[in-house]
Amino acid sequence: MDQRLIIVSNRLPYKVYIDDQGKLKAERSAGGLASALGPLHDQDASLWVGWNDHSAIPLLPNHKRHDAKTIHEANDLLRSHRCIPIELTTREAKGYYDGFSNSTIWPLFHDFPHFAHFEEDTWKTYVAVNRHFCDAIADIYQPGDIIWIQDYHLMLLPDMLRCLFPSATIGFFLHIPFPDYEEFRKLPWRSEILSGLLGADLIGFHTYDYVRHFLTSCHRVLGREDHFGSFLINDRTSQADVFPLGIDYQRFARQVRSTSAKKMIRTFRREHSSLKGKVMLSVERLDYSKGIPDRLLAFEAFLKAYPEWIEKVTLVLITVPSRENVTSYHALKRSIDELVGRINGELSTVDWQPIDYYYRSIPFESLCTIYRASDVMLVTPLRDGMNLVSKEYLAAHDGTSGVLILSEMAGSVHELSDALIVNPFDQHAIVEAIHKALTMPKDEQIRRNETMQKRLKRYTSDKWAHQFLHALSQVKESQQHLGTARIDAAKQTSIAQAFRNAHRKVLLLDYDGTLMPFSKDPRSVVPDKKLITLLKRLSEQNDTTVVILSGRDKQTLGTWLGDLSIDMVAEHGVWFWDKIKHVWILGEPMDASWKKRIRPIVEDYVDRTPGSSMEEKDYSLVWHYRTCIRDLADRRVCELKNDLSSVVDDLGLTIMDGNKVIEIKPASIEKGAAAHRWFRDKSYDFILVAGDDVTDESMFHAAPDNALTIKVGNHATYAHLSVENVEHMRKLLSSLVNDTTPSN
Ligand code: GDG
Repeated sequence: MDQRLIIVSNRLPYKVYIDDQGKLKAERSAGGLASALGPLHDQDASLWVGWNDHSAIPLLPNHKRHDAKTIHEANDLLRSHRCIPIELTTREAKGYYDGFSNSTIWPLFHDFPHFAHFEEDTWKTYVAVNRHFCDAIADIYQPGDIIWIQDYHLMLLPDMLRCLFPSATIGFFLHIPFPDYEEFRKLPWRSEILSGLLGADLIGFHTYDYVRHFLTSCHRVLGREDHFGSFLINDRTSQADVFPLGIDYQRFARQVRSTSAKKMIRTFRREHSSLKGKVMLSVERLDYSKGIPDRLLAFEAFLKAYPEWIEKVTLVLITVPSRENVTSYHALKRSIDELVGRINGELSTVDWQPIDYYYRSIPFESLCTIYRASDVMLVTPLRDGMNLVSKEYLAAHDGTSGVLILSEMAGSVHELSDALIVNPFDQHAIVEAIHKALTMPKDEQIRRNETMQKRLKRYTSDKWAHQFLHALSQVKESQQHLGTARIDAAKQTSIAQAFRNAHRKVLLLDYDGTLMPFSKDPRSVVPDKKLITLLKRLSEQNDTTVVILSGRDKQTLGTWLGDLSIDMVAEHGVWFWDKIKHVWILGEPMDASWKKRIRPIVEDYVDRTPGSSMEEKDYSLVWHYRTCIRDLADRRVCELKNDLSSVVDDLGLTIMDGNKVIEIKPASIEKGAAAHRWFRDKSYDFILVAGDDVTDESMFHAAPDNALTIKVGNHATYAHLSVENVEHMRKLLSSLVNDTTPSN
């Protein structure tokens, strides 16, 4: 990569420790993020900015805290690994990390609102620390750098950087879930968080659900509407998209194949399973989102429901210390300790105890050993952004048996559908899944794992990082085409000149809002005489094709414009007018059976929103709300989109937010695709494309580079040029036929 990459995350990817000789050393941390981005950071000139948490460096004997010299040395050491350490005071770390990040955002975003504290003080510290990060990046930033910010600790940073460097390339990835609007709206600083994120050019999430939640919140909180996940903000776009994080598959698969690992695996099994017994594993950071108590209770219920498994199965429970300064984690630790004690106390026999409990972090080699030596892995978080542990277990079982029981609340479930999927709140379901896992034939285990392993081998963490950066560069490239210039008198003359000089010309024109102004009653927007004359004169020019591309139904267009010698496209690209035979031709075979499901939903909105109406076209349904009270309409638009969002994907439909209309239509139908008939004809040396609303953006996007794309109105657009209104558009068209008289 030619450009310099600046990775930014809460922590740096190196752990500083003190070796046997008392010297400071740095080693790469284990864990998903460090291994996903490590190879990119290793490339020349890449930098990593993060908090250097001194409290994580072990203290020298007889020391209560690190002295300034040690801290200075640690920072130098990190800098030598191309890390930029950020210093935080104890108060800042408490407010920003323990406070706002882990006691407000983490619980709220994981559906634990009752654990979330909303405190002005910690919020202010969060803002201040994001500002420190911003300042540190500003010190090193060079034009052309790519900045990639990671996770929920730094959600304000994208916009802070955007204000300083308007044209910088900024990516953001959220590693935790984005909650649905009903949860998110509770956050007192919800607008600030969303605006902060929208400072990025590309915002990545693990799953489509999180993207959807984010888009809905942007609409409902900020009133911003997206176009296929992309927001137009001033003169740039901000795109939200899905990038499921993978793992370094071969690292796990290789590790368990080594001779030393095989020996360790045998020893582990000898120690942890009685004769013919099975080992079940549970390993993660100690966190309430991981559902550890519910899992223990389910295991207890299993042993009671299937007592034949007493002495035949052991649950190895490894919880890794995490966020020990946050109060809710203390209570959780206590309740897990008590539960393990009670279950072991009640069910243990002389030779066996059901749960082997460890509260510690373990080295990578041991983690792989334990993964491989376990017959069943229980991953039942109540909510988890992705969950890498579930993927790592499968990599450690490369080509072999082993059963994964996986919560449907983990992001990884979308990729690991051959696991035994459970609702983590349904104890009975977990009990039955454990039984099924323990009795599953080996060949079925291998078969199930194969499909999942195949995917994990391809979608590695490395691929994730490259895909994200590739998408970021694409967003940046598409922004280059966003600037629009108003067509003034000189430009109009040069366009007219180009038209006259060209050999073959095509004009692709939207109708409503481009050639005719809007009216309260869409049926009254009949073309006036001047427009008919203008279109007629244009179509009579030598070698000139005029095409009207409209969302309107074919009957209306045929009645209004059918006598002209022009091409027409109705319903955004469903029907094409044959101007010789005077018939409408279906562009491609289509199915309209979906209307049965959608019609009652739209009808319900018509009933509940006075002034609105439903229009039914051959292959789309439209909800019109131009004459409704604005506040009510805005609310209903959000509600309708929410209601539809869960069904449209399955039915292959898309929701189009037009000018005071919501249109539901097959996803494949859009004006951009329809316009290809003319765009692909390379003999046109003058191409003019004009439109006013969001449905026309796909035409601007698809138009060849030499096309003149013209937006009617002031909204942000992919078009290169713009005119103020319908009147100006008509003037421009008139100038092509030497008629500059006003059109109205
Ligand atoms: C957050 C999101 C999302 C754990 N204990 C030890 C150890 N680990 C390693 C695992 C794994 C990583 O830490 C944990 O990742 P998870 O994804 O399972 O969970 P979170 O820590 O909650 O991570 C999560 C993730 O970010 C990435 O986007 O998937 O949803 O919550 O790699 O192997 N590694 C070693 N010893 C341990 O004791 N060596």
